[in-house]
Amino acid sequence: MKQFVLSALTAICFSASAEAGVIFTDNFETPVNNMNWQVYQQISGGEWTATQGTGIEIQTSGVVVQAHSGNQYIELDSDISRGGSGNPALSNSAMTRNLTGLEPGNYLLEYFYQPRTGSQNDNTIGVYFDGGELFSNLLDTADGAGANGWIKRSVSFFVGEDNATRRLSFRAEGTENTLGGFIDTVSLQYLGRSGQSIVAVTEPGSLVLFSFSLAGLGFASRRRR
Ligand SMILES: [Ca+2]
Ligand SMILES: [Ca+2]
Repeated sequence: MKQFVLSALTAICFSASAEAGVIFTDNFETPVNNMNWQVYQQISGGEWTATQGTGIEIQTSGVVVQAHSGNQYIELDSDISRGGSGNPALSNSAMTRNLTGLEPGNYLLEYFYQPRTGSQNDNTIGVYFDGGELFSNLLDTADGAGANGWIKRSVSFFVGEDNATRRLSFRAEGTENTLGGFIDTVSLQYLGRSGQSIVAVTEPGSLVLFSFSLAGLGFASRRRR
């Protein structure tokens, strides 16, 4: 039933605008990691760059968990060995992608998240849009301790100006112990100018309230600024 509602909402958004389309998808399958896990300063042909911490760790499916898609997934609380750089104590890493030429309208970011450990404040993945006053503090504090399997996260946002540039970042947060949240299968869709904005839709259903409260957090932080 939830899947049906999500599909129906998406269909409404797409039918409302002929301009809708996929900005990018990434399953994190390049570069191919043949050592079970490696840390990179750039991945996906340079689309993502490490902008904090020791680097972007790619793990092979089955080393810790099964990949959500393909044969690889990402961990951002990264070990410094096998390609890492910087201070080994600062293992919480960020990967950033530049988004240029964005049209005004509604966007939908989707990705899959899974916690590695059962500890609180250990698996957080923050999601940021820098350079835009609306979403400079968009933060997904998915902790997920105790959860099993991949959790679909969906966050929608609005870009108001023409030809906008944004920096999309995923960032590990919490305890720095080289063990953190996993991400895989990321996509960004443009829903069009007239598409009805989805405030937040996520699976499982218990996380919907969490997402709505996140939206509230964003408003609160903007008021403080
Ligand atoms: Ca993958
Ligand atoms: Ca951690």
